[in-house]
Parts: sequence; structure tokens; C-alpha cells
Amino acid sequence: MQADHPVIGIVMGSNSDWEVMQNAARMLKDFGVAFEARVVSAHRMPDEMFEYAETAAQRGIKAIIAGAGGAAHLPGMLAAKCIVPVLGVPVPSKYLRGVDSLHSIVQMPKGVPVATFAIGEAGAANAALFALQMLAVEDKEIARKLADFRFAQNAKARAMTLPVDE
Ligand code: RP5
Repeated sequence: MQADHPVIGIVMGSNSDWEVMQNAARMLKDFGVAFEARVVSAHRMPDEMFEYAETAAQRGIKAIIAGAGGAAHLPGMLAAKCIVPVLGVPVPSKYLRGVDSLHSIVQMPKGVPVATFAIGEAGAANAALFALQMLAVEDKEIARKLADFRFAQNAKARAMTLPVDE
């Protein structure tokens, strides 16, 4: 999974976030885009977090998908230390079910943006899709795969039936 030349970084505050964040990894894998996935905790590994942000651009990382739960400071602090776009995924937390994570990630001060996604699996998958859409601006192959993805999604929705139809 850890590609030699990753273009997307997936980071998270704990390995307990993987259940959610694997949805971003799976999407990137499906599209054949090289990524890396790491635990980089804002609170437990602050020095490593800063190093990750400071070296991301020179390592070829074009977007960072950062997931965290509770006092979810990881996306915001990464965004504070680099200009690589940071896509924040609020991970559901034990007591507040991720509303705390969402508020922690979305309420960035003016001047330090984090693109914030939905709580949980949908957010992780959509963050990956959004990163792919960013890459697709300059990569026709990814753009074509995204068009195919949308077409398949549309066909699936159009084929949906309801019990009333039966
Ligand atoms: C956050 O604390 C992590 O992102 C995780 O969502 C949450 C709980 O971490 P663990 O106690 O499971 O390691 O930093």
C-alpha cells in the first residue's frame, strides 16, 4: 500500500481511525493512484506531524487527506504548516459520535483553509474522490476514470427499484 512515489498522503490520529480512513485508501487504490497511509497524531506525535507537513510538497504529495476524531486538530495543524491542500475527515468519536470531530475540523480561522468532508465513511471516500478530481485537472486518465465512475453510479441509481414496483 505504501507506494514508492505517493501523490496523495492519508494520515490519521490513531490506528483506530483506519476503519473509516480505509475508505479513502480503497478509493485511491481503485483508481490506481499512488498513496501512502500513516498514523501522524497531532497530540501524541506533534514533532512528526510538523515534519510530515514540512516535507510533504518536496516529496511530491499533492493533497493530504487527514482524518481524526474528538479534538481533531490534525487537519488544521497540517494546514497551518504547509500549503499542500488538506482535506479533513471527521472520524466518529465514542461519546459525541463525530460532531466534535466535525466542529474541530470545519471551524478553521480565516487564512488557513481545510476542506472538510462528512463524518465517517462517506467523508473518507469523498475526500479521496475530491483529491482525484483535483489531480484530474491535469491528468486526463484520472478524469476519464472519474467520468466512468459517475456513469456507473448513475446507472446503478437508475436501476434501483422500490418494493412498490414489485
Ligand atoms: C484522535 O483520538 C484519533 O484521531 C482518534 O479518532 C481518537 C481516539 O484515538 P485512540 O484513543 O483510539 O488511539 O486523536
